[in-house]
Amino acid sequence: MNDEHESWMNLALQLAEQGRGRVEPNPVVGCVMVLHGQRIASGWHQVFGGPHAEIEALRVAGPSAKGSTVYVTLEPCAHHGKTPPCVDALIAAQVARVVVATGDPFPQVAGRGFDKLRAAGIEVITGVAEQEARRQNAPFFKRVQKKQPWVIAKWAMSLDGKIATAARESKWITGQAAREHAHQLRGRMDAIVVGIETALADDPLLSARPAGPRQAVRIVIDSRARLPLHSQLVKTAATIPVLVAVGPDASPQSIAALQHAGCEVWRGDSTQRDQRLAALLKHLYERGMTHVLVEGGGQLLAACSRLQQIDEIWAYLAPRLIGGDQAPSPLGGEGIARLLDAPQFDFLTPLNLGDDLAIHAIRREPWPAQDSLD
Ligand code: AOF
Ligand code: ZN
Repeated sequence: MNDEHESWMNLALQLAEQGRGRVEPNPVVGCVMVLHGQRIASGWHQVFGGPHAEIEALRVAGPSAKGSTVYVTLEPCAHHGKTPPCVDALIAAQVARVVVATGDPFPQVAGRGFDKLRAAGIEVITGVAEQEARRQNAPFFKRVQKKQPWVIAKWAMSLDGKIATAARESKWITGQAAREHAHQLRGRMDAIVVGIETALADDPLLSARPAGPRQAVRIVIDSRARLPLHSQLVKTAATIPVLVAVGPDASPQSIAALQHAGCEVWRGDSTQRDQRLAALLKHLYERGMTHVLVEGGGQLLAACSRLQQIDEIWAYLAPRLIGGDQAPSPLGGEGIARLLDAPQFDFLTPLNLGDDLAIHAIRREPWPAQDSLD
């Protein structure tokens, strides 16, 4: 692989990341334009409904776009969406070459962007930093290809893998910097989900502090609608949305009381807990959500894992030991019996956050089938 291509594409990938939390359900996309070995312009898709990355870069480049090489992290679009096709703008600007990391599986684009550029006599190179680009937009790809949101599991634990002491004390295992990082994560999510036991034990607010670019819906998985009306979640439901996901046995009175207090109630009809959770995720997809953060507790995370729905993990690791057979770990339930059945993840680069570590992992490929992306 050409090192120069790779390094310009890495810059485009970094720029793209700035759109996270602002552009969804669109993909994050970055673009760098190079002429005679120098960067002449760059841009990224900044906000949903706004100009695409290529258009942002072309605007900066002006007439010097002619004859340049354009690095873009996703196949340029060929369709009229909220904005006109990027391929038309690239052709009009008479760029010489377009280097792309990965194809766009969006049905109206898929391959047509490449075809149109080539038909106009523009050289097209694909597959530069493809793995990184597919990883970066895996949440978008999952939405388009599987019609499901991307699920991120988050927890804080001791070095021996405990999320609380046997006496259920959990505030705080990690330090300030790790907690700030988790708040930044919350600020880019579409939904933040906890189980009712966690809601009862911790009385969490589940908001991003300070607020990020996106306001997540706070969701409690609460089969019997037990969320107390005096909980912090319910008390703040008028300002930050709360959705209570109940089951078929929840009492109409409890549901009505939560609704009266400003919560939205979503009712799953299945008598099986895991099936209700799967249906809820489907519902979140249908509401246009991309990133769903599951913060626990152990029963909920175990259910997500059983459904093979944990796509990414942020595990904050504190350098302390808790111990105890009764002290909980991130995933509860029965667990798996055979290692062969363990879902497999890849580590991304860990972060040092004060005294703690943030371990970042993503489900091992293939996420969506490779052939459907070509
Ligand atoms: C690009 N460059 O920067 C992005 C692309 O609704 P629209 O018009 O904004 O189009 C959204 C679709 O366009 C999205 O689903 C994806 O296929 C593509 N996104 N394409 O050439 C970009 N953000
Ligand atoms: Zn476009």
